[in-house]
Amino acid sequence: MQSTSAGSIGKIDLYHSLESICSERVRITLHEKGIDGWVSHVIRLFEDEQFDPEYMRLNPKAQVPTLVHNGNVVRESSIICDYLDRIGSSLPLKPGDSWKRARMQEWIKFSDETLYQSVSSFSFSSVFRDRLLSKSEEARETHFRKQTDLERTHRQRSCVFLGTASPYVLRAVAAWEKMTSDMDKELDSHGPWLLGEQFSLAEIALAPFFKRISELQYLQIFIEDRPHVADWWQRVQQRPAYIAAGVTCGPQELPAYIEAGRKYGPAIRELREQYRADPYGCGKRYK
Ligand SMILES: N[C@@H](CCC(=O)N[C@@H](CS)C(=O)NCC(=O)O)C(=O)O
Repeated sequence: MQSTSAGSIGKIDLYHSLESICSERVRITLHEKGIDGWVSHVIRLFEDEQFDPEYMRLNPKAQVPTLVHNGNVVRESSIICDYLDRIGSSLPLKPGDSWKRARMQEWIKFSDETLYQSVSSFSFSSVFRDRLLSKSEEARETHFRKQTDLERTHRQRSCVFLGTASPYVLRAVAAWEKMTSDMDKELDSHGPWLLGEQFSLAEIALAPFFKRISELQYLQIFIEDRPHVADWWQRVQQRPAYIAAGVTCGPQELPAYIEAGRKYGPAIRELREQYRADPYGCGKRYK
């Protein structure tokens, strides 16, 4: 692969977290584009470094990632990936065909909105739930008070206090069920990638979400009867850029994810069965 040193396109600073899904998307893109020489600034989310006033001047939402290119700040992981695709010189990650590009943007929008929320709901109703419930009430409330987004805080609270009975978890199950079903049909008709022959930003947007729910032991529930998605996921994980980007919740966290998956996985499987049997009835339960 042709390599672009950050030196030749100017200075790139990436503020990221090693175990954040949104940061992983950006690191995969940097590696796919062969951009090296970027400066890594690790923000430790569990140490609340995202709330440091200096960092919040770059990212007022107190979230990672943030990219600074020659002094210009770029936020939002999918916007950063698109930006890197434009400034990097090696193989494009966006199709030239207008319809395929629109389709790619649909996948990215879906993953930014629905998948992002669903994986957060899965995490906060399982592994983060156990972690937050083991804290004192005061420490827990401090965590929620620091959040910058009311909707997100509401979702997190619901998942922590209700666990898999939270309506957000049922929504997450519905999202994964519908997405993997649609994906399986599309990959069957025109694989090997979502847009056909070209690996694109659509794969990069989705991959870290797949990895996180596979670490939670939930992925199998949705893909065990979907061979085209299972093959696609194997192919994604074999990409050198995916491997180099270090996509994982981290070796120290992994045992807690596996344990939470064992504990909560049966409830997720049960919700999936209920949803498949009666998708509209499931929706009514929460009216
Ligand atoms: N839409 C944003 C979301 C960024 C985001 O939620 N980042 C998470 C990590 S994946 C974060 O910084 N969380 C910090 C916190 O929850 O306090 C993007 O795609 O960049």
